[in-house]
Amino acid sequence: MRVGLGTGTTMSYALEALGRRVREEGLAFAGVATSMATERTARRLGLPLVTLAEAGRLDMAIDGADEIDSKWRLIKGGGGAHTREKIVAAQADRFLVLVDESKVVRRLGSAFPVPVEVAPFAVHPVTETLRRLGAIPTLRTDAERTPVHTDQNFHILDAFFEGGIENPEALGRAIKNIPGVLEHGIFAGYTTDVLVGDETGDVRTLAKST
Ligand code: DER
Repeated sequence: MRVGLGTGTTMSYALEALGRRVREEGLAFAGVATSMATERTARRLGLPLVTLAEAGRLDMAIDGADEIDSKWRLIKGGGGAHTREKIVAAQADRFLVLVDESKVVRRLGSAFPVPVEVAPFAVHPVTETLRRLGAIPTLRTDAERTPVHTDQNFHILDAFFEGGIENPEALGRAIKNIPGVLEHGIFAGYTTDVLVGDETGDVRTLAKST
């Protein structure tokens, strides 16, 4: 299989598990990393990697999420990799989302902001436009208060919507339309499979409402 490999702490467990199966069972697949961090981890674990161009269409992509609602819509990008993650998810026949119970929400955006990857030159106007869309935007910074740089060398605005997001699809379209925005962290229409794990190691699926 050709498999997209997501980014984040949840995915690091999945990568470890895949690495174990490659070593112990000779599991064979070609992985496409969604970030430089995942690429480094995959190489350390001996996971076989190919580029997106080499892979073409993917059989499956696996990734974590910051929030998921009952319609399987997601907020992603807490790890800042949502642009590549969305590109990879869009190339995959199946998109498997791995979460724990804390990520399952009634309304997207209730607790987590929407990460918006933005060209450094456009930070000011995009901030203003996000405000007009009802957001409270914050430029993401590191421990030294320096704006973080993504793998694309862009910045991230975390757009918080008080009370959550009423229409994630419409909001996603509106944000995507702002000049200077590369990609946002609302994923609607990609998820095909969800596994919810808890601290005891039990795993359940999540019913999808229409
Ligand atoms: O940044 C991302 O898109 C991550 O996949 C995020 O959504 C989940 O990260 P976590 O597993 O570290 O909570």
